[in-house]
Formats: sequence, structure tokens, C-alpha cells
Amino acid sequence: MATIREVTYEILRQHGLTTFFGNPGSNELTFLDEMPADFRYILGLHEGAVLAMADGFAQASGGPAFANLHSAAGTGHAVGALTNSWYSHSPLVITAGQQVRSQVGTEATLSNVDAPSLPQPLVKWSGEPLAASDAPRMISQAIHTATTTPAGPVYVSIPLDDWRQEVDDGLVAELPARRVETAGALSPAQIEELAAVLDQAQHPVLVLGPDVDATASNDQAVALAEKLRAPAWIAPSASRCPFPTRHPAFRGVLPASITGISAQLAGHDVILVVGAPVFRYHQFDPGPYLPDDASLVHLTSDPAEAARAPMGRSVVVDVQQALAALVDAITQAERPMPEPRSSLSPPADHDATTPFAPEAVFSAVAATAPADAIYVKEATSTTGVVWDHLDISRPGSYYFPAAGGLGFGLAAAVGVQLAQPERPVIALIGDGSANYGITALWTAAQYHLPVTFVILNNGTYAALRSFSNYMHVTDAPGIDIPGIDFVRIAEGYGVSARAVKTSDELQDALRRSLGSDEPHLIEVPTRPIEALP
Ligand code: TZD
Repeated sequence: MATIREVTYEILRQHGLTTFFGNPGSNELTFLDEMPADFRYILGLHEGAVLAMADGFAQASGGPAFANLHSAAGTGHAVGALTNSWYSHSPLVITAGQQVRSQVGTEATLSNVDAPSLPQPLVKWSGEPLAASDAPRMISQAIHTATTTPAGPVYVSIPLDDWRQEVDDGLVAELPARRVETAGALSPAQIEELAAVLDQAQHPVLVLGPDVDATASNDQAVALAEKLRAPAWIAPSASRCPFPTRHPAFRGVLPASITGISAQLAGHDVILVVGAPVFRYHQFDPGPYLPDDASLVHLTSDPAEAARAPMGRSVVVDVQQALAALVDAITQAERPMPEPRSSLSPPADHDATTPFAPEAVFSAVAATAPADAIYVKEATSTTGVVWDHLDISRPGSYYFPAAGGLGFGLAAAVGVQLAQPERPVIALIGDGSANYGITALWTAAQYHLPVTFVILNNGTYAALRSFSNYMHVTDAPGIDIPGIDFVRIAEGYGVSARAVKTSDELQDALRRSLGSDEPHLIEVPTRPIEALP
């Protein structure tokens, strides 16, 4: 008979879950004891950072990631990060330790009295085995639930005395080799009908979301835009980049308001949304959801996204298969290709000296970064302008917190770098955002992960200034954050750091960092800009 612990490690091994992101406590030690040599443990110093690292790893590897948190308090710290994982459909298998089964009832220190409810409603499923012998099956269930389309985080709490118990071989023999698959394709009739809608459109437009990039369907999206000769927008509140930013059909990211989207899409008769919710709005600006005389078709892998949309016709389907089927089925359009946008480089008045315009920072980064760079971005007032400057053409090259929950970027960059060790990772992080995930600098230093962290330090929560203006708020406290020295903070965590004052210094610092095999932080003073997301 094997122990619960041995069986669990074998299940994790069979699913490739050999990288643990964690922060341990006494409840987790019996599980982590004598970790097999083919597993590695990536220590994060705060559970919010642990979860964001795991999220970055899952998104950048295209597979599930495993996190091990400390029971109630550790899970609580991670819940903010879970908001992003939930909306990015990240397949996170999150486990947490629990007090010894027989003293949870007395609420012994570090008990989690109602563990499965703590991460709800931000997980697809959560559980705690009713008997130790059911723990391996529950781990297996967790993995299959997390990875089944639509993917998402799951949570299992396991009492610390379960791991050393033995389990009957018969109960667990089948678990490691189990496979669960999803199949969901458009029927021939649906393909014919949707292709007819697109073929008959006079002015179609594509709106592409994060799941196009998550399924690496970017080439199919380009093929569809070219065959339809339609412009391609990125869906609002973009967390990934589903379309090449230098393609003539690329239009940038849609504004995150009802009337803003209707205005931008005015004149289009058929709006095809793929791999995004319809839509993830931010500021409330009520009005017609669609431009006059427009109809909307929505292809998504997520039944909940389909059900909650306030307009349009949704089809729940495998996004990649649907795109490929429509590319094959539609007729090559005769109209001219959309004209490229005009503003792709910063105007001359975006000076590149202290304090920088954010656009000048992004163009210096674009001038220096190799073509295969991956950007992890979390500087909120610049979510609109960044698209004009970065040249992104490959899948898996851009990540932003999917629910806008800050604390993702700096830590997710660490997970992305672990998943993609051959590609340079550049984290573009606001001074406000940086503080929510700052402890991840220590993990980058200790594990020698060569992330380039660029801190855009404008001394304020600029996005909140813009929202204040928009909401006619004239005097809210808590908006400015002066006096933070990121060079000293980074050095304290063991990351070499430099503050720059000119574009030449910035490009020099970027080149040095990109040529190094250690992490570096570059602090850039920037001017606040007025922009809603
Ligand atoms: N806390 C968390 C966890 N998530 C949030 N989204 C916020 C607070 C509120 N918030 C925003 O939505 S944007 C923002 C805050 C505090 C400012 C971030 O400042 P920054 O970027 O320096 O990173 P900008 O460019 O100055 O806005």
C-alpha cells in the first residue's frame, strides 16, 4: 500500500505538475516533506504573489499550474489574485493545508473552519475530502476540473494528517493515468449559417479577446481578417494580445464603456466577437449596446460568458476550431483591405527626458526589445496608449491582470519567465501596481530569473485621477504615492537596479538587462497622463 502523499505526487507527475508555487506553514509541511527530486518548489513570500506567479506560469505554458497555500490566512491573501485567474480562465490547481482532521472542530490554531467556501465564488470548484482515502481522487478531480474547458482555478484543502496514511491500492490505481477531454465544434449547419452571415456583411468587424491568444489561434484570426478584409479590434480590458499590433487591420483596444464601443464600431453591420466576454466594461456609460443596424455574433468557450452577455447571438464552442472552420468556409471578400492606422509612433513632443511621457518609455522599450519579447503590463493609466508602441506578433506575448486586480504583473512576470525560459520577459509596471506584488522581486533574485522590471514611477495612482475627473470627484484622498525609492527596495530584495533620466540611459539599461541572465529593475520617472482604460 502506498501513502496518500506518494499517490498524490504520482498523479501530479503524470499531469506534468512538477513545479509548485507556494508559501508554507505547519499545515503544509507533511505534504512537502521529502519532495521527489523531479519536483521543484518556487517560494513566494506572500500568497498573493504566489498565486500571480502560478497564474503567469499557467498562461505562459498553456497548461495547468500547481499552487500550495497556507490554510485560511494564506488562502485569504491569495483571493485578490484569484479575481484575475478566474477571468483569465487560468487552470490553477490550488491546494492548501488544513489542521489535523480531529482538531478542526475545536478550531485549533490555523484551522480553516469552512475551507471550501473561502475561495468561492472565484473558483470553478472547491472541496475538502471527507476521508483521507479520498484525497488522491479529489486531487485528480481538481486537475480535471481546472483544465476542462472553460479552464479555471480550483481549490482543495487537505488535513495535514492525511498525507502519511496508507490507501488501498484498488482505490487509487486508475487515477494517475485518467484523461478527461472536451470536444466542441461547430456543426456543418452552424458553419454554413455563420459563414453566410459573414459573407453577406457589407462592413464586418472582428473583436478578439484573450482566449484567441490563450488557444494560440492568432494566425487563424489574421487569416479571418484578411479573408473578410475586416478591421480587427481587441476586446476591452485586454488581458492578452490576440492579433499582431503591426498588421494593417489592427485597430487597437476598444474602450471599456457601452457608448464608447458603440461609437467605435458605428458603421459596421456585423460584429464578430471571438474569445472574449461581450463585453468587459469598466466605466458606466449607458446607451445602446450596439451601433444602429448592427448585429453581433459571439464565439466563446465559456457558457457563462455566453449566458450573461446583454446582446447578440452566442455560440459556445472551441474557439480555435471555430475560427479555422470559418476561415475555410467564407468566401474571399472583394473590398479593399482596411487602411493601416496612422499613429504608430510617438509624436515629437513626447520628450524622452525626465519625467518621461509613458509613450516615450514604451517606444524606447520597443526600440530595444527583441522580436520574441514577452510583455507583462500593469500600469493602469497607459492601458490604451501602449498598443501604439509595442510590436507584438507572436502568441503569448502580452499579459495584463484579467480582472484589473493589481498585484498580478510583477509576480506573474516571474511565473511567465519560469514557463518561457528562452524568451526575454519585460515587466512594465506602474509604481502603484508594483507595491501589491513587490515581494516577487525576491523570488526573481533567488531563482535567477532574468526578468527586466521597468517601473513607471509617476508618484500617483494616475488612473484614479482620470476616474475622479470622469466621476466629477474633486477631492478624494489617497490618490498620490510620493517618496518610494524602487532602486533601494529592489536592492533590498537582491535585484540589481538603476534609475534612469534620459532615453539613452533607459535604452542602455534595457540592453544591459536584456543581455543578462539575472533580473534587473529600471526605475523611470514618468508624467501622469489623463486616460480612462
Ligand atoms: N487595489 C487592487 C488590488 N486593485 C485595484 N485595481 C485597485 C486597488 C484600484 N486601482 C486601480 O484600479 S488603478 C490604480 C489603483 C490603485 C492605480 C495604479 O497605479 P499605477 O498606474 O502607478 O500602477 P497608473 O498608470 O499611475 O494609473
